[in-house]
Amino acid sequence: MAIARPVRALGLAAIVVFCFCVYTVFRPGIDLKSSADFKGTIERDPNLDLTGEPDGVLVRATEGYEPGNAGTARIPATLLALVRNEEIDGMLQSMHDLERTWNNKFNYPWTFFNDVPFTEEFKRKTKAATNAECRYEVIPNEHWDTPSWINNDLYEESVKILEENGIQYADKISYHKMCRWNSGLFYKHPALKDIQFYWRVEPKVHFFCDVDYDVFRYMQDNNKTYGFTITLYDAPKSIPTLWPETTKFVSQHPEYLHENRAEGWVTDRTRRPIHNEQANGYSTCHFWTNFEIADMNFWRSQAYEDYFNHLDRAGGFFYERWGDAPVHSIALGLFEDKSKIHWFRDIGYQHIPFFNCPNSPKCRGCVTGRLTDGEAWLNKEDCRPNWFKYAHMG
Ligand SMILES: Nc1nc2c(ncn2[C@@H]2O[C@H](COP(=O)(O)OP(=O)(O)OP(=O)(O)O)[C@@H](O)[C@H]2O)c(=O)[nH]1
Ligand SMILES: [Mg+2]
Repeated sequence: MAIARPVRALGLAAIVVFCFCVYTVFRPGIDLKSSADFKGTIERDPNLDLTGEPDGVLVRATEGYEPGNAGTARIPATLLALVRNEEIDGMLQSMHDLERTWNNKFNYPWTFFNDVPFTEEFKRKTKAATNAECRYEVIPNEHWDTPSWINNDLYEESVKILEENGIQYADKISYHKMCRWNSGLFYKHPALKDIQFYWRVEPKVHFFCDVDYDVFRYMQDNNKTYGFTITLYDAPKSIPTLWPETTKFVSQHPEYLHENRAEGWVTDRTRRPIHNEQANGYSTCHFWTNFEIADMNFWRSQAYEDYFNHLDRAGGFFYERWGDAPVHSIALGLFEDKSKIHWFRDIGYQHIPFFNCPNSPKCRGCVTGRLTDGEAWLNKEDCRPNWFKYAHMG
């Protein structure tokens, strides 16, 4: 007996829907069990959704982006790298990726910072990697040296404790100086006096996706302060008194709290309760600052200036290992309007061992939706679900 065509079509549709449901339920996922220090689930990565360009005003590289003075469409912004001479190969790798995917269209200048002068070799090779202007700046001693109020004996004792707690780089004084400089000093360098926006680039990072609009204009025209790609949990034992110092500061300056702040993201204790406990009230969620596209006017504001000075005097950049990532993130989470913080989901990025890899035909060289190519447990370090929850996005 022949089956009517509509019935066959219906049957076929039912089979397709059934197969889709089976796939959705049983597709290979990241198997992370709930445990004392992880109460979350690994949600479906939003990078699996097809990603296009952000909404809002976008400026294309039609004209006015030639290198040098002819580039009248550029706004006061720079690519910014703190880097050592011996990291030249890693820096060139990062430059090649960013020039290929973005800056060859816009020719924003590169500004390189170092605590010692750059070598001729560094200058020659980096200049050859871009058509844009390159600037080479030495950091003044008063921005780099350990401040006078840090007690060396106490620092050395503190390093021992940090090392007992497994805190990486605790014994490297240059690492502490780097974190302090990135937290509250880089934007005070005279070479950045007339610059408002920067894109921070580290050696040995990767960029995977073509970006066809001026990201600095995106920030300016859409009223954004800060852009990130990845947000993670921090090692709580590197920052035990950062949150207590922050609450002290806030109680002295409640006027700096923004009424539309992402405080829940900063103080969440549901997903990683032990992190919150060991960090004395801070979720440890932070924007991963090796990538940041930001408006320096936020760091130059009175609120941030006072906050940084308070933290600097408290000594935790040396007696603990406060990173610029938690310091920037707490400040943004408390003193900025969360709607001014933008997830650049369309910028494919990697700093070992984490990725931001969108689902887009503009991307090549990374695996869509894969956060890490390291051990599976690293997926617990992903704090994006909390950002989406508290910033009401995603
Ligand atoms: N000039 C200079 N640059 C530094 C110094 N310490 C760190 N940097 C730079 O600061 C950035 C961050 O340092 P990293 O050592 O990569 O720190 P990290 O990203 O936390 O550590 P990794 O996960 O090992 O990459 C990099 O761009 C380094 O090149 C320093 O003493 N002098
Ligand atoms: Mg690094």
